[in-house]
Amino acid sequence: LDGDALPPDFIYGCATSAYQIEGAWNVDGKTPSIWDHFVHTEPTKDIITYDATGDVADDFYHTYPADLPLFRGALGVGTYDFTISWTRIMPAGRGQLNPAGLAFYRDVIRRSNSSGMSNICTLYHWDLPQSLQEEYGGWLNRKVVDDFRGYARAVFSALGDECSHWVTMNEPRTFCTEGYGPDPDNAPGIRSTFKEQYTCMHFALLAHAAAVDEFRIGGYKGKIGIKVDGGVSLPLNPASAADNAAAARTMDFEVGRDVAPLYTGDYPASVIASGALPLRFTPAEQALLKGSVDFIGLDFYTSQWVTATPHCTPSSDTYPECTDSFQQDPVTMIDIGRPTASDWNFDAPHATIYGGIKYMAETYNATNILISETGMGVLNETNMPLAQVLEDVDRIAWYRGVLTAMKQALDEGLPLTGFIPWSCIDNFEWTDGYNVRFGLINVAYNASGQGSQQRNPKLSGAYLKGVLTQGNPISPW
Ligand code: GCO
Repeated sequence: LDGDALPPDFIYGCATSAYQIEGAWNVDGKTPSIWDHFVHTEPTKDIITYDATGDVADDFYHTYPADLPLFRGALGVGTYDFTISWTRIMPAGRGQLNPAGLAFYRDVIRRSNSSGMSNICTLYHWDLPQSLQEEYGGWLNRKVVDDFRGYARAVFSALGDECSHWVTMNEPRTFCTEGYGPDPDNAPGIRSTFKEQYTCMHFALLAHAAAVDEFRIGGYKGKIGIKVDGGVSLPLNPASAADNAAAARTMDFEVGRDVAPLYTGDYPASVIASGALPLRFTPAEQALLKGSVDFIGLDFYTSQWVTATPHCTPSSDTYPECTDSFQQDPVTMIDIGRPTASDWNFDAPHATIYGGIKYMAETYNATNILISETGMGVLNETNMPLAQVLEDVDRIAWYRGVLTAMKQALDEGLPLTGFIPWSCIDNFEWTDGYNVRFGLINVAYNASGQGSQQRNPKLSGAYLKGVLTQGNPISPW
C-alpha cells in the first residue's frame, strides 16, 4: 500500500465522537443526553472506571481551532470524521434548533476545510436526548423513528451539502446490546431481556432508513451510509462443516442482524428462524431499508474462532465464551489474539480487516466499503512516562497488520474505498473512562481525565502519515 498503490480517491481520515471529546456538556443551550445522565446518576455512574465523565473530556468544544490543524499536520489525514451531538443542536429532542450548537459544527467544518480536510459527518453516536428517553423510552419506542427523521431533516437542511459523507448512526449493534439486556453497561443502561436489544435494533434500523430517505428527498450532495461493528468469526477447524456453519451463523447474529436489512430489506434467514425477533419489517419498511446505503462503514477491531462443539453453557461468561444465548444452537467462541501488556487482546488484524472486507463483499455484494474504525486500545499508557507513551510501537505493529490486510484486499480487487483509524486523539473510552487510550495523539490527563490537556502526537500517527501520504513502506522495521 505504498503511495501509488492507493486508488486516487482512497479516503484516509481519522475519527472521534461528540461525547468522547467535546466536553462542554451543559453550555450554550445544550441539554443532557442519555450518556450525560448515565455518568451522573447512581447506580450507573459506578460502572465507569474511576468515576470518569465526559463533562470536560478533551474540551474539544473550546480547543478545536488548534486541534483540527494538528490532526491534519501530525497525521496527514485528508478527512476528519466527527459526530454531531443531538442535544447540542436540538435541545428539546425535536423542534427548534439551537443556533450556538449549529454555529459550532459549522465552524468545525469550515476549519476542517481550511486545514485541508473534508468531513465525514455522523448524526448519531450514542447520545440520545435524555428527554426522549424519559418521555417514551427512547430506542424501545417507535416514536423515536419520527424524532430521528425530524432531527436528520433539520441537520441536513442546515449542513447537508457540507460533508462528503454522512453516517446516520454508529454501531446500532453495540448501543442496543450494551444499552439493554441482562447486563447493560452503556447508556441508557436498562436491565432487560434480550428482546429489548432486538427491539432497539429494529427501531434503530428504521430510524436509519428514515434519515436516508430524508437525505435522498432533499437531493443533497455526497454519500450516505452507516457504521456497523462486530467481530469476524472464523471456523476453528476449517475442514469441519459444522464449524463452518457455526461461524456463518455467528456472523449472521453478530453482523448480519444490522447489515442484511440494508441490502436485502430483511434480517438474515438464521436470525428469523431462531424465533428471537420480536418485530418484523412491513413491505413498505423493507422497501425503505433495502438499498439504504451508498457505502458501508466497518468498525472492526476483533475476530474469533468458532466451534460448533459447545464447551460451555449459554449463560457462562467465562473463557472460552459462548455466544449470546438467543442463538438457537450455542457455539463456543474463542478469541483470536495474543494478550498484551495493554490487557486488551491484540487481535489478528488480517482476520479482522481482510476477513471483514471479504465477508461484506461476498455475503452482501457490498460495493463501497470503508474501514471506518479500527485501532488499538492500550491500558498501560495511562501510567507510562510520556516518552514511552509516544513511542507506541505496539500500536504501529497493529496498524502495520491493518495496512497489509487492506493492501491484500485492494490487490484482489475488493471494493475498499477508505481507512479511518480510531482515533485522532485520546478520549473518553465509555466504561473505561480515560484508562484505555486509542489516540494517535496523546492527551496529557490521567486515568480520571485530570491534567494539562496538552496534545502530544504519538509515533503511530507519524507512521500512518508516512505510509498513506508520503509513499513510505508499510513495514517500518
Ligand atoms: C465503539 C465506538 C468508539 C469506541 C471505539 C473503541 O466502537 O465503541 O465507535 O466510540 O471508542 O470503538 O472502543
